[in-house]
Amino acid sequence: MPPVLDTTETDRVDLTAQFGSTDFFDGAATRTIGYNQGYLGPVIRMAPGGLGAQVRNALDVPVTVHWHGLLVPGEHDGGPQAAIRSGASWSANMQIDQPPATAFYHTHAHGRTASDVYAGLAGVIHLTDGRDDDRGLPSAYGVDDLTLVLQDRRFDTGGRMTYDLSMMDVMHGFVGEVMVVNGQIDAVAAVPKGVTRLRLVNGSNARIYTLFMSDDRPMHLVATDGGFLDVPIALETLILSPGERAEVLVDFGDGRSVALMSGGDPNQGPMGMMGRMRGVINRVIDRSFTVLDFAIDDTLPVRIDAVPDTLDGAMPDLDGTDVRTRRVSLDMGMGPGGGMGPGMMGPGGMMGPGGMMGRGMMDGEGFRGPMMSGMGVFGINGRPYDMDRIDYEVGLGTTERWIVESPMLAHPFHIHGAMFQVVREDGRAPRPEHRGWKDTVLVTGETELLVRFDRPASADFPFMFHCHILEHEDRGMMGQMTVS
Ligand SMILES: [Cu+2]
Repeated sequence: MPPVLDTTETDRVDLTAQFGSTDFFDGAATRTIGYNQGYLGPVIRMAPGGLGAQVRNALDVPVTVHWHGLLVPGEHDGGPQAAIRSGASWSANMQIDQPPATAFYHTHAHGRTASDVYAGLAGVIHLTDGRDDDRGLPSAYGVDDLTLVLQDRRFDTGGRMTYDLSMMDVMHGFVGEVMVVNGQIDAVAAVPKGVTRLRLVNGSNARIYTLFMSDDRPMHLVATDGGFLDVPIALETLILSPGERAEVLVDFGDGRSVALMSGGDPNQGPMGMMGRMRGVINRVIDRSFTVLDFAIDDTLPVRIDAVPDTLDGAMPDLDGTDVRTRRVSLDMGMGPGGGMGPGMMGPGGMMGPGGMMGRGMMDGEGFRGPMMSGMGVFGINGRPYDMDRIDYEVGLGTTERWIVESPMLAHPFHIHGAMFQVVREDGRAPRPEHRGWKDTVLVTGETELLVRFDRPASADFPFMFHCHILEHEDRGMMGQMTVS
């Protein structure tokens, strides 16, 4: 488990973005970066109330700390406008006022978020009210309450972590070949012979996990991005896209050693998601792999032996009548004026056989809308991110209906400074894991959200909304808004 930085007594958090050296494989050092350590950062434990944050940048590139999942005003949100120069510091005086949740923090310096998160600039937040025992939830850190940052990485033959982007990596999102959990390869989690809580954080740049237990025992979903559900939901599979968090309970009471597995990434492979993703996005058995092995440790205390029947989370129930509607299209450029290099048109490129427009691509619903109009590179509604342009002006205290479209591939869509309710997905009721409050959701076609805007953001420090495939975000699949 990562070290814990407990702010519940001090009400302050000090972070330094720093260089490190990490031996993912024995004897093969990779230069990495992290917050307060060489790779990733501590688990920051915080409680509602005032929290002062001080962030120092000891790197030679600009960084930020974006509190992904914390509802704080734009000036404290750590978006691209809050970039901290090398050697400089940034402070935020926040009021945390939201239900308990597992959140995420990471750098958000525009154009280099992908490379720097990949190199290690990310960590997990536990927002707690200290009442998990009353809820009957496991809460012993590292014993029956495990925090798991899921990442996939590539390594060269010498065992050093690499990040060399091909055009296909940019298009489909960069996926690795080696599973890394909390910065460790071949990790094994020791668990008590009882109910264990897994706080799953997808900290990968692009990989979409379809998680399941190796013997198909249920994972009982108790919390989504925004916090607890009203009742646990038993899931056989759980899709977790980059930036999403899910807390599940797994009962190891039978004492058997099992593993957390994942199906293949639906965005990868010759046809990307098309055909497979739009109707059935369930397990892709042929490409499944182990995420994490569990080993029962009889010496660990069994504190919880049953999944609670109820929780006390408030489910979203937003009023969608008479609200403003926006259509948000997550666009990938192709065609004339698309800014793609000539390589995109050749064999294996976007337009060639086996490329994204290859045979089969048109078998399903095919392209529609702006995809065919030959517009620019990665963008939203046809426009790449522009730090000097405010895309939306949203009223503070309002609810809006956002209809988010992914004309191709599946994109995890994240909104800063707000939580939302997933209302419809591809014309159907939302997936079970999307029923709670969310700040990030995988959009596979058309997803309708009701978004609640209760935190302000000025034009100087607007809130971002973007694809959380970091290679897409860095290349412009992002917009920004004021809330006032
Ligand atoms: Cu994307």
